[in-house]
Amino acid sequence: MTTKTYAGIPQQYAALETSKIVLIPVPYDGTSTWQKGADKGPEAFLNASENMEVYDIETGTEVYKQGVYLAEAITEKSSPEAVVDKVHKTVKEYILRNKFVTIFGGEHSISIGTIRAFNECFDDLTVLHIDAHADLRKEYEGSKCNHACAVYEASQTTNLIQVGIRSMDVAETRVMDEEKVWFAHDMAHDEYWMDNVIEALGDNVFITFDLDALDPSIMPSTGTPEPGGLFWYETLEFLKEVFAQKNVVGFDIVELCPRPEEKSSDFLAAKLYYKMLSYKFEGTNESDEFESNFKEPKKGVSKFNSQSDDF
Ligand SMILES: [Mn+2]
Repeated sequence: MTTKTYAGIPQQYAALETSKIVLIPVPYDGTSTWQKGADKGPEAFLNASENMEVYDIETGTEVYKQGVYLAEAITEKSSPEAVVDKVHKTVKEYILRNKFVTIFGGEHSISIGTIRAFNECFDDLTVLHIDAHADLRKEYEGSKCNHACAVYEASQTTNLIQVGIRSMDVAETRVMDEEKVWFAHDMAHDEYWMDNVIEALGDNVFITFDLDALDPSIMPSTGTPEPGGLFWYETLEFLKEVFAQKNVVGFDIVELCPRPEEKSSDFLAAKLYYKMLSYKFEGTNESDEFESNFKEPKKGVSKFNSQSDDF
């Protein structure tokens, strides 16, 4: 049990019943292949969030007043498959409580579970995948739930749009739909990439944001940094437009690999998360009811079995 709240916000804005937003930490790093430490990501993110000022100048809002419930962290570690399963069930449970569900990892394999849950609860889901890596391997090192496979399932079951990609294996070219990919080297010279990406998105959009999509000069603390990434203001401009034009149904942020001597990455992650919430709820009054417009999943599609019947 913990009385800790997201960003140290007052308890009155942190109760499950009244919060529109749920934040689920997933401190998992079982399959990463190079630098370990993404399991420390949620803690570093939460610490940085507590030291962040919670008035957003750009939108003129204090989005935390919509209510942010900090869920218990998912600590399952027994196998990559078990983690994905637990994430899937937990995320789905909160979606079915009509919450705006957000997840902070952890390594990218957890997104297999988050995307599966959103895809079962929203029609015609687009997954907007912002990442340096294609993550399209069907299987890697003996598991379909490896971080290198994060969006393979999404490529088969959703409208997967990939942005910022600059590292992949030749085998992934056979899975990748190049019409739906924006490579970093093209984006650098294309002033219309944001408009073109938005045109490729359906109405219901889930965002999976791997922090290594950002340039290592502003986000060094990630497991696999790649040169040539996105910068802060172009990222915000893009996200703001996506939130304004589409029904963003939820998002996850993954792959913060904190280092004790380098706090700016933790702080960037905290700020990015808060910015995304601010964009989502811009124009929403605190007293407005939240309607995520989720659909009840068809019986038999999922193994999910609700433990509580209060929704
Ligand atoms: Mn990546």
